[in-house]
Amino acid sequence: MPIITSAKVIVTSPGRNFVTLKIETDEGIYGLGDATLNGRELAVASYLTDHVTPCLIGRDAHRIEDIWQFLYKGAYWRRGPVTMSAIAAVDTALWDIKGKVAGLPVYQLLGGAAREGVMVYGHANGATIEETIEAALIYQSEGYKAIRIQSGVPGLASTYGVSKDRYFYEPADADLPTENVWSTEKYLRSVPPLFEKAREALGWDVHLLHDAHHRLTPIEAARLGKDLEPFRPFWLEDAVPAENQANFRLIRQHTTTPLAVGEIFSSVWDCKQLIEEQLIDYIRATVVHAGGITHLRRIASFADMHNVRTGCHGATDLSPVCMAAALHFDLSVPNFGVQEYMRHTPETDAAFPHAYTFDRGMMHPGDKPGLGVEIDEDLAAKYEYKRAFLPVNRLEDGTMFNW
Ligand code: CS2
Ligand code: MG
Repeated sequence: MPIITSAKVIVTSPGRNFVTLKIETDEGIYGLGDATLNGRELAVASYLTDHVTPCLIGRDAHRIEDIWQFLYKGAYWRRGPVTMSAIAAVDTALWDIKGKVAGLPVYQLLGGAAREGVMVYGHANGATIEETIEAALIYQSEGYKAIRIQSGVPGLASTYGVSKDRYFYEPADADLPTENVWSTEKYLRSVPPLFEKAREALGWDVHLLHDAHHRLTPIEAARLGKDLEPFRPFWLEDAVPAENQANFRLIRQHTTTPLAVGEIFSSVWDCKQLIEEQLIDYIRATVVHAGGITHLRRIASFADMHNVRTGCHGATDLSPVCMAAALHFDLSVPNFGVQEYMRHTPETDAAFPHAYTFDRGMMHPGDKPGLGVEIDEDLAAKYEYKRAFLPVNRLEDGTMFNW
């Protein structure tokens, strides 16, 4: 059995900050786990270095569940994004090791392929509806079967999901939080025309997704859901902040537009009511922020019992290590829905060589033993950590709001 001999945290910033855990064993086999929490990276790095990795040395790397339970129950202060991202990194690295020892890609250890490939969605965005449609047509020409559309809001200087760079969207944009200004009224007027024009230009054989990014009240989300029904969205994401899971009952009463939520969730407890009352259609929890492959499979199994499908978060602030792990999970889980795929920059891909592939809207993790992803430590060492915060949002009257 492979005994853990070392565990180190690698912080690197090839275009944006990433935190990676590397666990090494006495058999010379090592595993990688993503521990990146956008805007709070060093909190997780410290949690790992100061409170987790010392406890790993000498343990049997095959005992993934026991180590998971040790880190979860042993923390006393359970759950939360920092703790669960740290646990996720350990879990993911141990699955990587197990696959390498077995000589199998991780998806084979998870029950094998439940589908031929993983449908992904890309992010089309633009300052105007026209620019967004233009970007969406590019994604469609590349074979994407699902495209998220986000456009600028007339009257607002900025909005979520619209990047300066059309292809790469990186929201953590400054050394201290930048302040954005928001108007729900202006936003709600802008989305239905976006979808109408998108359907005119792209047709009906492509899934269209949209992210409201936690900015509506339940009745506003109900309004938007109803307005979008004629355009058949694949999902309306993060319509409402989900601390109060019961909020989604009101949305459900008014609209059949499918709902997705969960990219900021860190455990099954954050979505238990949403799932068991079927208040959502897709759960967005991820490998890196929801306790790793082990816990995400629990969430997916619970969701499967309630007709909820997976739709893992896959933004640029989740590293290629997480993307690789997510694809092994996506390929094997029975109630797969869709996988977000915001491409990483070439410098990030160079720092994290990987086996996963994209072909005409579908991805595959590859068949290398383990996760099939590496970190080029020499290259990674060249990219110094640079503090970067996510923006904050205020209403036009200055009231602090949700970003
Ligand atoms: C977004 C993310 O991809 C998404 O659905 O919600 O871009 C999110 O804003 C970032 O991951 C935050 O770090
Ligand atoms: Mg989102």
